[in-house]
Amino acid sequence: MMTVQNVEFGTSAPTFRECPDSDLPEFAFIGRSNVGKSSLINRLSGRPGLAKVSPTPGHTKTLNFFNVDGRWSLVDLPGYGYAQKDAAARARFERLILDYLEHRESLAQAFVLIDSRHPPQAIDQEFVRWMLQVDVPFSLVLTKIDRVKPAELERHIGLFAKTFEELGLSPARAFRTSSETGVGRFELLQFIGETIREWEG
Ligand SMILES: Nc1nc2c(ncn2[C@@H]2O[C@H](COP(=O)(O)OP(=O)(O)OP(=O)(O)O)[C@@H](O)[C@H]2O)c(=O)[nH]1
Ligand SMILES: [Mg+2]
Repeated sequence: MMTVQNVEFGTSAPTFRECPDSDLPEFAFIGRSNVGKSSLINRLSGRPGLAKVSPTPGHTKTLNFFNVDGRWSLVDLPGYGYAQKDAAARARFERLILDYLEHRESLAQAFVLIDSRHPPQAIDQEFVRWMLQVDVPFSLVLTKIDRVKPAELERHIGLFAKTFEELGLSPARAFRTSSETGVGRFELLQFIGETIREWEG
């Protein structure tokens, strides 16, 4: 049983260069702006106010590192796909996200969050294709399942499975989560625990 005792905010890095040195395995949360990255980090850590959550997209603007029990780290990333007015700022966030995912040596696993309320979106497919191309280890996480009727959820999951199989992802396993109800927290933490044990070898 994987538990979380002590969680501490470490660093907020506005550029890849400013990421802290670390040997601990890192678990990063990435996905479209507003998909629920910060909320899921709060739910997993059991600390509601840890990462800043906002109903308006484009809220998280830096890489935020949280240390868990001196053994592993959670990293909250800015979202992609938010069409803000400032194109230069958007390009800067995208660079930051891609640099981190491609070059961070302590990245044990990225969680790619997908909003379960919608059928597959082109921007998520493009992003997953990029992850496969640069060979970043990742898992898919469906968010906000409390907001979808069961039949609708199954329909979307069928479509996701088809989409991701087309991208060569198999098995098309995805964690089903809700930061509102806590569904999926246990499974995600167990998986993190297993990944840490592999990492520690
Ligand atoms: N009902 C429901 N709402 C959620 C869930 N997760 C997140 N939200 C809401 O979705 C909105 C965005 O959540 P955030 O956690 O800030 O999303 P984010 O992906 O970190 O967004 P950015 O940092 O802007 O990219 C907030 O209003 C949350 O309360 C969920 O599981 N269920
Ligand atoms: Mg956020």
